[in-house]
Amino acid sequence: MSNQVISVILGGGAGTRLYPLTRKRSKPAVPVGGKYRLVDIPISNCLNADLHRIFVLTQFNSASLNKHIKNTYFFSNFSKAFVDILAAEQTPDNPTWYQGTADAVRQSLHHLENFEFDYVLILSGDQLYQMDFCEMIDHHIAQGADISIATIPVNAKDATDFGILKTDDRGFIHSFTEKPKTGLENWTSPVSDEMDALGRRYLASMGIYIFNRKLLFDMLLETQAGAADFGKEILPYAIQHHKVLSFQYTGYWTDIGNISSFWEANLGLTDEIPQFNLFDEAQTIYSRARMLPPAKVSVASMERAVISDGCIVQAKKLERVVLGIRTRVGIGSEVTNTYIMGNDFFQTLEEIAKWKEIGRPLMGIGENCVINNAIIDKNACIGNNVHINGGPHLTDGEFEKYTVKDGIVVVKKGAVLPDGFTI
Ligand code: ADQ
Ligand code: ADP
Repeated sequence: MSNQVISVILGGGAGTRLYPLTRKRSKPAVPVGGKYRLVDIPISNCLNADLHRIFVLTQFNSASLNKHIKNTYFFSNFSKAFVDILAAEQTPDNPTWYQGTADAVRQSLHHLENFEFDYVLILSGDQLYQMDFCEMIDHHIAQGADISIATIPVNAKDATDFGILKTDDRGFIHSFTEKPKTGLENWTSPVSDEMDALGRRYLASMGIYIFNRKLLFDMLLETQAGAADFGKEILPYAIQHHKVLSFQYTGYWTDIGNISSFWEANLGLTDEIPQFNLFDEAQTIYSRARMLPPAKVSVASMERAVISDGCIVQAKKLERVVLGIRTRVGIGSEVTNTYIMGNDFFQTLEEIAKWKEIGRPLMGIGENCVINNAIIDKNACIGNNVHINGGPHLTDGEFEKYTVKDGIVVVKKGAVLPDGFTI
């Protein structure tokens, strides 16, 4: 099957929903789960299904994404495997950025056309899930579909954020509406008793598609040459003219396209048995192998903490936290409900002494801080006695050193919060 499929990962548009995490990097490069990047998730799902010809489409060709891909996904000279980044490029014919998901794929077609393949697997770059794409491809072939869409039952509250569809008895889709804001009651589907009990009666598109090669080229270059988006334009058209199949998925899947879902998904990794299972060797999530020392931890009270390599933690309390690589937390600090992304490098002992002398906060979290409901981006320098208390009491807003979104405080990459700073 690996010779029949090319995978295309939609790495992100302007990235506004994950701002400020996307302020200085492209969305696929956003750090997730302590030691991974967002793009590692769809890439790992592909590699676990033996699909190893992968393009990542992104608006920004950021240095950190390039470096991550180059240092992580290298394959033998004797294999045909690759992970290539295609950044939106200006050409004499096309002076614009990707106008949407379909346009992004359209602009990359000339990179695909010289390869041999029968199907294109199109994936979103901002979802947390471990799915066996082979099952979906087998289903697509067995049913003789032109296009397949992976689907999952969702509840009424979530339904307005997704493409919602209805199928016939064989699973072929006859109706599709992108993010319906009204008339939701007409869009319920028969679901299992278990899903029904959870109120998950709407079949949502997961934004994961298989297209037959010729149809994708024909639609993007001819019949739908002006369409910018799959969800808004291509799929509503396709269900009228082609055989579009639903592949219903029942495992864990979550969209992490905005700050609150990103925060929830990261903290979900601290659950007793996380729904997204990093400890499942059959579904390994790959990332860059770094030569980091083990974490060094001395914490008075610690519950549900995920701690990455290279951390130095002397806190008083950690509860429901994810600490990314090289995170430092000083004596007496209490961190709860927070994802700290960590640091890109260790400071030397000389530098630490020098910064202390001039009263500059070191990289990481200082002493006697209290941090709750936050995301701390990489390389932030948080002084001593800093208090950050996110929550619904805070109004959303944009500040020089941090952003508040849905009550969650996001401290920007490299921000310096002086001693006593309070949010
Ligand atoms: P959304 O996720 O809201 O809905 P969209 O914003 O188009 O759709 O993004 C889909 C994926 O493409 C994301 O990973 C995004 O980052 C990426 N992307 C967006 N614009 C891009 C661009 N210009 N260049 C490169 N990548 C880009 C879609 C479907 C819904 C479905 C949900 C499931 O439209 O029908 O229910 O996904 O999450
Ligand atoms: P990651 O482990 O998160 O992938 P990298 O090792 O790629 O991080 O480092 C991220 C960034 O930090 C790179 O741009 C790298 O050049 C920079 N960096 C690494 N070490 C140092 C250092 N000692 N001083 C300044 N910048 C550094």
